[in-house]
Amino acid sequence: MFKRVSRLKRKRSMMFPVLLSFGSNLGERHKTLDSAWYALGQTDTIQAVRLSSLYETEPVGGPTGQPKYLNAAGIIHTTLSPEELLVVLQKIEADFGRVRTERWGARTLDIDILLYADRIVELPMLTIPHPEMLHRQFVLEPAHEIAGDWVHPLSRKTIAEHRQQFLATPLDSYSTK
Ligand code: A4P
Ligand code: MG
Repeated sequence: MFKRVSRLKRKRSMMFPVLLSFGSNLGERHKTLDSAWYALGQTDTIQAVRLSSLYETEPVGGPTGQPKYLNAAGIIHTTLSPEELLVVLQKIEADFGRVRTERWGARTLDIDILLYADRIVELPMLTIPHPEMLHRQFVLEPAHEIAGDWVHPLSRKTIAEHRQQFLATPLDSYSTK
């Protein structure tokens, strides 16, 4: 019995590496991203390991006329499960004034879980790896800066390989002829 308890405790305190994506296109974007990163590291269950540079990017999708985004990626270590982590991230988004109105609409802060160790999660409220991560330069560039060697658990390719592939893919051309 004693052994079992101590094994459970050890398991509970294991840290898992997680790759996050950050985006902001409303308000004081730079300050919001810096403060959110700091807030994450202040929790007992999360270690803020490395934040990428900030990248200014054109909005992809969503309503037209949105302001530009600042995007970044961050590596954290956490004892939280993916579902528990999502709750903490949504609380931080709310603390920074995010109000969910329309999908892909402008936002003060968006934090997505890109990768959680090498886990695959398919729940109604949570999909990991993030399904859009490989098709978005605003995600791949910052992720590549800090996690180029991280292997995507579905494709088995690294983020560096995916970025290379993304950059080498020509845009589809559309012709009426
Ligand atoms: N959810 C499912 N999987 C995840 C995950 N891996 N990480 C659920 C985080 N959340 C996840 O997200 C909607 C629901 O997705 C959540 O309730 C959660 O349970 P949301 O953040 O409320 O809404 P959203 O962000 O509008 O939708 P979504 O699909 O997350 O959009 P994205 O993918 O975040 O894209 N252009 C530029 N340049 N830069 C950007 O950062 N971002 C978006 C939003 C569009 N265009 C952009 C950018
Ligand atoms: Mg999101």
